[in-house]
Amino acid sequence: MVLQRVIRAVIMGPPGSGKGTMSARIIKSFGLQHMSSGDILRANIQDKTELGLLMKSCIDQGQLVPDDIISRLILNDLRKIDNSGWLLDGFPRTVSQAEALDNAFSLDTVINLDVPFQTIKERLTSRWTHIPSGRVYNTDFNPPKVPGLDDVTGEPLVQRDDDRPETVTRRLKSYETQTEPVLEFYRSKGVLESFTGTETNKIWPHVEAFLHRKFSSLSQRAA
Ligand code: G5P
Ligand code: MG
Repeated sequence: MVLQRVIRAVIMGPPGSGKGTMSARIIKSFGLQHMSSGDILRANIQDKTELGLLMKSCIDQGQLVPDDIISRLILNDLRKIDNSGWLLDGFPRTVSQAEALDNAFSLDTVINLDVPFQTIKERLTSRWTHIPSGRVYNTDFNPPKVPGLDDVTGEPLVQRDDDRPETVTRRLKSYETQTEPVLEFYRSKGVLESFTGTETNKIWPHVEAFLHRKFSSLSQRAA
């Protein structure tokens, strides 16, 4: 789809709800740039940058990193994207982060993946990740072509340190207390669109149809 104006969107949902999986489909169909706060943090940990070394224990324990650090990082990166629209995944995650984003950019839509916690716990224990690209696999749902290796680069896949069962429980708790209020923030602004389900393949056609409608109405308004 050819867009007449820059589209700015956020994808939200609990840990493991399929934000990364869904984002890959959205950017392929709609040509947005994907920016995942978790992927950026994990790349910093892998590269042993100063930021990565500082944030590693926080992330491994399933806690959120400080608002001011992540907000500065993401907003700086967003300011470098000029001409293409973007899809933010994993940011904002607190009301303070949502306010920082709101002060810098106006959003066209916030897609919320409403997936039950029980479904999520089962998924995360069988997730395998290619850290440099953020591509995710699942031994049941979307296995790599060669076990243990990324389909595109052939590099090894790893299990994330924060996918241990006790850490997943802590991440879900932090989602309830710190991130659910962000849904209310966006609902009150009239930009929240929720999609409920247990399977990405069944949720995707609804997300795709919604975005087609959204993008064509925004393009018409801009024309
Ligand atoms: P992240 O990296 O943002 P989370 O916890 O928000 O991490 P996560 O774990 O990356 O989210 P996801 O992207 O929602 O999950 O889900 P996914 O990876 O696409 O899918 C999960 C698994 O399910 C995969 O194996 C996938 O293949 C499989 N799957 C998908 N759909 C289906 C399906 O239909 N069926 C089945 N069977 N399987 C399926 O953040 C990580 C940490 O970074 C810090 C925090 O410490 C955070 O905990 N952080 C921040 N801290 C503060 N503020 C921020 N803004 C921060 N952002 C990151
Ligand atoms: Mg993710």
